[in-house]
Amino acid sequence: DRGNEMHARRARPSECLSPSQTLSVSRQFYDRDFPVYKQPVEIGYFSLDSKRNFWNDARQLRYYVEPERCPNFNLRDGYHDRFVKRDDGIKEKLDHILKWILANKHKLQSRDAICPLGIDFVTWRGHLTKLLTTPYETQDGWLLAVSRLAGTFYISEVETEKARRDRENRTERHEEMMYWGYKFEQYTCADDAQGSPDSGGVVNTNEAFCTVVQTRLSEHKLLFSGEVDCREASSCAPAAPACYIEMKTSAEIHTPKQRSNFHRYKLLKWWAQSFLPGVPKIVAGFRDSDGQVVQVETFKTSQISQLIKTEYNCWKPTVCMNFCSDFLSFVKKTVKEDDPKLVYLFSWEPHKDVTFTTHRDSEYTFLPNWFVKEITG
Ligand code: 0WD
Ligand code: CA
Repeated sequence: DRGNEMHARRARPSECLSPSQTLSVSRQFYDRDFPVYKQPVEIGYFSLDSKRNFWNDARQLRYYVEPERCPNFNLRDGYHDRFVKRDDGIKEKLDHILKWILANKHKLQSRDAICPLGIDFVTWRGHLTKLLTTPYETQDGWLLAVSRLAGTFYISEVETEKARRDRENRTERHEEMMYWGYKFEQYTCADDAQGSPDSGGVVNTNEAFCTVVQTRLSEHKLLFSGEVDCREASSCAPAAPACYIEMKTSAEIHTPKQRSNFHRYKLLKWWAQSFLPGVPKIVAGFRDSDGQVVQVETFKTSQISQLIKTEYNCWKPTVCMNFCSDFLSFVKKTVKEDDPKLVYLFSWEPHKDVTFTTHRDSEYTFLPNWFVKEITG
């Protein structure tokens, strides 16, 4: 079993790391002034087609069609007969972002000999979302692999043993509920700015439109990509990423306890995910336990932190952003060797500090030769 073999080779972090080689996750350390977070700028985009092929264009971008406030969407429709599911056992790591970088190298070149791309960190938006929510996470840990190449740090997630077990043991009910989010997108998105949604079509989760944005968090220059569900259809809409819309589904809320949980847990994840790339609007479909959307509500990303202030002892955006900034500083001071075959594996479990181990020429190496050759050649 490959998973066990990898773990057997790993040193036990607590026995060989000094305190300066670990990072605390305690909220109290991060509750300070909000760090500088520059407005994210879209520097490009790409599409993944129904076979998961990469295209350096916007062919998969869809357009939002506002539904009724109480629509008649049955999210279970098509699950058995019109659903093509992406194989989530295939780990694509950063490959699509790396393809985008090679196709757009001319847009990035800096005059810095140490760091020719002029970027400190390259990663997926989803990985940064996990970092932002870490000070409040009590269920799931993470593993983030980091390699340094030509001065840039690349961050790619490694699936934890728990995540793999959870993925392999999903119930049929859970599998179906994962489909509901994509079905909601199909009810509310059209392929053309003038078109209407086709709720009778096939849902294929291989298809994706991803924005590539550049920004700065404190002193860290970031380039990351995130999947975007759709954009405003009007030609008067602001430029990307301000025209993008995030679609979500969630269980309908009946009780004060359910509302409180929604604010404490779900809105944290929704906020972090959309704040990072500067997506201003989240459209939520609240559904009953039988997959019927009973209400549609729009959230402004910028107003979520106000909305949650009524909760006692709730999450704070500043804690999320300061933790992420300090983690990136921790990576910079830890990952000293510039070698694409060397992986520093950062590891975190709830109620513990962040630790790391190093791995040369291992299963964890994730920067492909085709990329390394083009960047160093
Ligand atoms: O293999 C992996 N470990 C990951 C793959 C982790 C994170 C993302 N991805 C892939 C996604 O399939 C997608 O092509 O990277 C791309 C998106 O990256 P992201 O925007 O950084 O990911 P995230 O913010 O976590 O998710 C955005 C959307 C999700 O929307 P919701 O509303 O559910 O948050 O990307 C989709 C999903 O629609 N998505 C996935 N789809 C299928 N399998 C997955 C996945 N594992 N993760 C995200
Ligand atoms: Ca979504």
